[in-house]
Amino acid sequence: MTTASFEVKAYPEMWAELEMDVARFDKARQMLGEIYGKMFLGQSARPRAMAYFDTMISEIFGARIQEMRAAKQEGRPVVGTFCVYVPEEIVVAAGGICVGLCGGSQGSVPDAEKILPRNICPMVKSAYGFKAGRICPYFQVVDFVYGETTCDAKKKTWELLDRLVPTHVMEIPQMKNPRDRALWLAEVKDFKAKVEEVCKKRVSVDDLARAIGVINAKRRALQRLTALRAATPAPISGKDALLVEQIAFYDEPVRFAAQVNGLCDELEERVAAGKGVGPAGAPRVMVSGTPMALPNWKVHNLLETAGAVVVNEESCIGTRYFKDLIAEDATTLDDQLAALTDRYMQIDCSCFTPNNERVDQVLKEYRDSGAQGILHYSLQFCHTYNIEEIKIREACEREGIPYLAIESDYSPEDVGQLQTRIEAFLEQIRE
Ligand code: BJ8
Repeated sequence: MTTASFEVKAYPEMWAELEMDVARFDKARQMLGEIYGKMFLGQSARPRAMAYFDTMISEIFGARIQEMRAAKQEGRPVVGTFCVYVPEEIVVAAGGICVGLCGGSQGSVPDAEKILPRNICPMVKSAYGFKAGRICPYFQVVDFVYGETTCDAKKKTWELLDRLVPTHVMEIPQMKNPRDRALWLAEVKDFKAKVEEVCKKRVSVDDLARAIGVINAKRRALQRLTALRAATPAPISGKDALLVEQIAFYDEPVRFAAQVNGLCDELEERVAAGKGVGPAGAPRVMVSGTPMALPNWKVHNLLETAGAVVVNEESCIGTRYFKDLIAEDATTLDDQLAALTDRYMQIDCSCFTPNNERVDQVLKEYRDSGAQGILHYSLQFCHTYNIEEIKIREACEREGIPYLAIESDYSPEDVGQLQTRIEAFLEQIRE
């Protein structure tokens, strides 16, 4: 596929069946194809195995939706989620499909702003706007969505989203004391009961063991990809790695893990041959902070266009999603759910207080990735990440790590200003 020939395929009949605003959505489809072609296919020295992920984008509104509709016909429900605290293993164990619905597009924000306040997180507005404007086939295909009480913008939006699509909410504790773990375990059990009710299937020990194995394998493949990016020169661009991490939230997990492992095989050969991407001596940058949902490639594109290579994403669309695995040796449902809860409690989102383990994790990933600077990325109006940024900055000052913090949304308005700040940051690394 070349930049000129790439397109996101159109499926207008299926979209009409899904009660979408087809005419409007088709324009968004064309724009996505153009942006993707320019940003991704023009990169030099791309790994061959990225062809699969290009196809996943080309078919993002088609083949994958068809697969989900076929699953629904077999009685396997599709569950939408917005946060890595919602345990997808339970959906998979019940035979369902889990899909991440976080919004990363400016295109759906005006739909949300007709109802929601303007001064809330763009990720929440984008997701809500996709449903309100009927311009996302994933939102149209889900049987129900499962939100959570991580941040105020999300938890209050779920009350309104419930008017448009059945929306259930998990209470996420805000601290990590024993009584918080007890609450979390109870929430996990409620989630399982809800999924079983909709799937009309009781999850057995074997079902859950198989699902834990499947999702652990997906997370292991992503861990392998992250480890390979530590090589100098980096064998894959940050944009491509971020794309793989984004696709992890909607692809079929077994197929996805096989493709990521295939990509890693190729990257291992590159590392052995000393072959990489980006200009020789490119500054290596780690990005840390709020998740970048599809198609939010703004910061990676700015960094890599300015000559850097991004080598790590400390984010939920990044290492926070896959750094921890679930122990696979439990033999009863109670023990499996306890192991699952323990794994999920390790996620170090800024919605927890205190959350000092994230500061340690950022420093660890900085060292492990061979990065030379950290760019902290916070979505506009995300108070928890914006405030926790202070501790990350202090840690970087202590350790002498070149550091830049930015706060941004999905609009192109701040691109010029960000470009200037990013170029100055890269100069600081080069000195
Ligand atoms: S575990 S990061 S996926 S909550 S960026 S919507 S917090 S105002 S996304 Fe998140 Fe789960 Fe935490 Fe990860 Fe609110 Fe902040 Fe927006 Fe956020």
